[in-house]
Amino acid sequence: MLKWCSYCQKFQGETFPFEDLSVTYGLCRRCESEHPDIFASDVVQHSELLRRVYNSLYEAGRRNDIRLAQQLVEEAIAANFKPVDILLGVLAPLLYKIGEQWHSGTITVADEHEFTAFSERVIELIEGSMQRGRTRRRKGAPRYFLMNAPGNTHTLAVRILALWLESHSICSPTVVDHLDLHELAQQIIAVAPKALLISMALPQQLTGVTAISALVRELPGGARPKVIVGGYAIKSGLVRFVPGAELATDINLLSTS
Ligand code: B12
Ligand SMILES: [Zn+2]
Repeated sequence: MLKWCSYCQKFQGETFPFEDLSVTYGLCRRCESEHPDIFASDVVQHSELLRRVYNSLYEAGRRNDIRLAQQLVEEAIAANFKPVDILLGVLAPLLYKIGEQWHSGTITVADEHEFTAFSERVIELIEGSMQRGRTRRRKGAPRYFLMNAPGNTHTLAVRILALWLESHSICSPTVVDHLDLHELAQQIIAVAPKALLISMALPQQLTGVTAISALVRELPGGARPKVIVGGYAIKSGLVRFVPGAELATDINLLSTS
């Protein structure tokens, strides 16, 4: 589940069960001590805004109304939302909802594709607002290497993750599409990342990910990054083991690993 502070609009991160991307509202510790009465009218007003942004962005997506999306993003940022939190805490759960609707036949494949295209544009909007408030990369910040699992055409997740990493000044990740293994080894050696992050959406992508993990183990000692695999296949528990790699159900683990 996704936890939001409904007062300061800070996205609190993910919480168990990770495969359930519904949203839970509450107050963060700081707001709780500052606002002991959760039924006070200003507290209620703030949580209504968060719900409205979520519901309205869904409606905007279904109507492909990018102007409404832009308005909502601006309104949310003015109300203290961190731009990247809109992607993780609002857009990602909406995509999960769309996936469920597609799976159960409530919407068509064309509807799903349309919502995906809309999501790309929302990511661009957020990217734009992040560029305006861009801070310089922390000196000595670890560099991660971010890539999709071979054959994974779910590209929204890596775009969102790249922005999240950037917002945490963790690194300037190199987003790579499907390289051949020899080329990939050369790139890893050149970038010397602390970790190689792989996004895997489907269990069928396990063979490709295992091959990359094996490739990393063959690299010379000093050039051997940790391999961390995440994505829908991991979050949903469809894949529970990847030889030589760590699995991450929660991206917040990255800021400390
Ligand atoms: C949009 C979408 C598509 C689009 C993708 C377009 C694009 N440009 O990205 C298209 C139409 C191409 C597509 C295709 C397919 N899809 Co699809 N798709 C989705 C959908 C609706 C949203 C995906 C998404 O972007 N989610 C939002 C992101 C942000 O969430 P996320 O990927 O989980 O990533 C988050 C975390 O997991 C984490 N994370 C991700 N990667 C990593 C990596 C690391 C290291 C870490 C730490 C964290 C991390 O961070 C992210 C932010 O929180 C999902 C529904 C769902 N539940 O996800 C289905 C879904 C993933 N697709 C599914 C399927 C079946 C397919 C197809 C096989 C359909 C088909 N028959 O053609 C193909 C396969 C394509 C392929 N080879 O990869 C199924 C998978 C089910 C399963 N059991 O495996 C899902 C779950 C839909 C469903 N409910 O059935 N899909
Ligand atoms: Zn708060």
